Amino acid sequence: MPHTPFELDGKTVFVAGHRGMVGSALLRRLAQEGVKLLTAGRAELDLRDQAAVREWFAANRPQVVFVAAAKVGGIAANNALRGQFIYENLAITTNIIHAAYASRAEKLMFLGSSCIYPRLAAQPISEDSLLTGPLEPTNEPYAIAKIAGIKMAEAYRSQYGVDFVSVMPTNLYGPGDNYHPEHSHVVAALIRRFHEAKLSKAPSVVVWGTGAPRREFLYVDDLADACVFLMKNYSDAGPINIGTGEDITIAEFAAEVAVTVGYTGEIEFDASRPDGTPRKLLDVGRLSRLGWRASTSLRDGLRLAYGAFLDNEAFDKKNAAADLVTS
Ligand code: GFB
Repeated sequence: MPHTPFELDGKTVFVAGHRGMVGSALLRRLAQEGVKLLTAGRAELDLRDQAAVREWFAANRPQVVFVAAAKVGGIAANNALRGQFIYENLAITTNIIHAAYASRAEKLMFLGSSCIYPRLAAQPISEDSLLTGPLEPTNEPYAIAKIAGIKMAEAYRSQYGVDFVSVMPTNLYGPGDNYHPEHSHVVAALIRRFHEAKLSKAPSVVVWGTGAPRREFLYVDDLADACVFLMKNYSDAGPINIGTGEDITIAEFAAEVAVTVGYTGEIEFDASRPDGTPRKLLDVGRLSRLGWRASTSLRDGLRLAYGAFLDNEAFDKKNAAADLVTS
């Protein structure tokens, strides 16, 4: 039955989506716990395939599950790939939650996103505002899939008495992010764009939207620490927000990225690109009352994220050079 504190030590823990930015941060954080880590790459397990997921769970019987697998992307990806975002995220979510129940997992944590809340929810956004108003159109398919996951975890908790919980992270960034120029989230997009502008000595950099929207940014290793903390100390039906409790305008954020990268040119705004939700600052009162706070400042987090980007770039260049030699 659900209880806290939940003991992780010695348990088999499945991190679904372990190669993603969140999943790889969870692996780094869980390495500090005495757990037996289970992972499954896409080639081994297609999480959209219901029968394959049922078979994998029956064979591996993880005691603890982190659902960090999802099809994710920034505002442009969400808006362009609406069918893929709702189908793949519904399939991944429902397959894993049901298979975890069928194979008697002791605890499951479903990771959602702050875009599940109404577009114009009162700020900071309380968990209680879920389903109290219309969603942000640009990411409604993704948000619906994530809300379905929250409600499915709640429903299984109610009908079957399983200890399944949901957490709602704010916007995330850090090592392992996706730097695709069109489909990335804003942090990765601007790190790459300012970096390339610095190298090419471009006179200006274009930032999407008006620069007026406000966003809260949580460093992904802080998120992983919060998830492990909540796996041990949170056991309840509703979602719990994970954030820093502070937000910044996109214009101020872009200036921060320029400082981190060392770009000194102009910043221009392309208002033909969507702003999305005007603001989505999470109310992290529940989390802080449980005893957890984020510890990485935006400036420190951006420095770490840019360092990881540069390491990756170097890695990609080395690999590309190696490919040239072998091909
Ligand atoms: O991170 P982002 O794509 O997603 O965009 P959301 C945040 C804000 O950054 C928007 C602005 O106001 C964008 O207009 N922005 C400025 C940019 N320049 C860029 C750029 O080059 N690329 C991007 N991507 N944005 C996402 C949801 O919403 O939040 C996801 O779509 C998820 O589903 C994620 O929930 C946490 O914060 O607007």
